[in-house]
Amino acid sequence: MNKMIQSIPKIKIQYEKTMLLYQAAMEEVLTRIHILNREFKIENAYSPIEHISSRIKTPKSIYQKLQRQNQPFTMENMMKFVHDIAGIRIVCKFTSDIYSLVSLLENQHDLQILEHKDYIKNRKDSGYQSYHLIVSIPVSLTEGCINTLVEIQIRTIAMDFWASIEHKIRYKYDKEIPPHIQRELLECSDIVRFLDQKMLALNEEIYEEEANHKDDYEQIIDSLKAFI
Ligand code: 0O2
Repeated sequence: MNKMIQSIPKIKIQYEKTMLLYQAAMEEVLTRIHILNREFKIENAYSPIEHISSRIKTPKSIYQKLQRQNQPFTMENMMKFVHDIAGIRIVCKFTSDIYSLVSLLENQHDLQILEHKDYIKNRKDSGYQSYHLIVSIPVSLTEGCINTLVEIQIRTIAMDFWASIEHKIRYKYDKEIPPHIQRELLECSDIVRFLDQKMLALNEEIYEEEANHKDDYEQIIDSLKAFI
């Protein structure tokens, strides 16, 4: 048994332990997000999160990211230069939900936000819109507590739809998207922005009306109470 364990290359164990660290950090952040969502739902009677997905970056993808930065594939470089080994994607209904979630995350105890990238206010040249955070969270393993990075991408349903189609197209053309398709994608990104603004305005109008009706209703109850 001991011989078998000794024959497992040290590097493999080191890699698996590193991945365990990222997996644990991701689960920790996911738990916090689920709790925040439930708390928000109790206070505001609706849930800002439509759905959440998460993934650990594949070794191939980590390798490619290091290659793009001219860095050799080592454990140290991986942890230093690849900040999205653990990734969480949160999809919301409205743009306002994204900013509410960001401020809730900012108030989390021992979750440190290291980087904000607002690709909604500053859309990428490709047309990509999303809000990215790099957070650091402590993970306790046998050898101690290690602060580990997790990338959180927050976007609306419409932004997510655009990103997933664009990702497929980019993959199909091996990153060299023909100019006319790039223009079409930019046009779609404008439509996404317009749709998100329209839906938010519509939602606000409906809720304002509902709140006014509630006021009317409360007034009726109050005047009825005067007769009792
Ligand atoms: P995957 O498969 O999602 O992991 P980079 O630009 O990647 O060298 P950085 O700082 O990590 O450097 O980039 P950024 O822009 O903060 O976030 C990178 C991630 O955002 C990407 O991860 C994508 O998930 C997403 N993203 C960024 N730009 C675009 C875009 O134009 N289109 C789409 N569809 N997604 C985008 P990876 O590692 O590229 O891939």
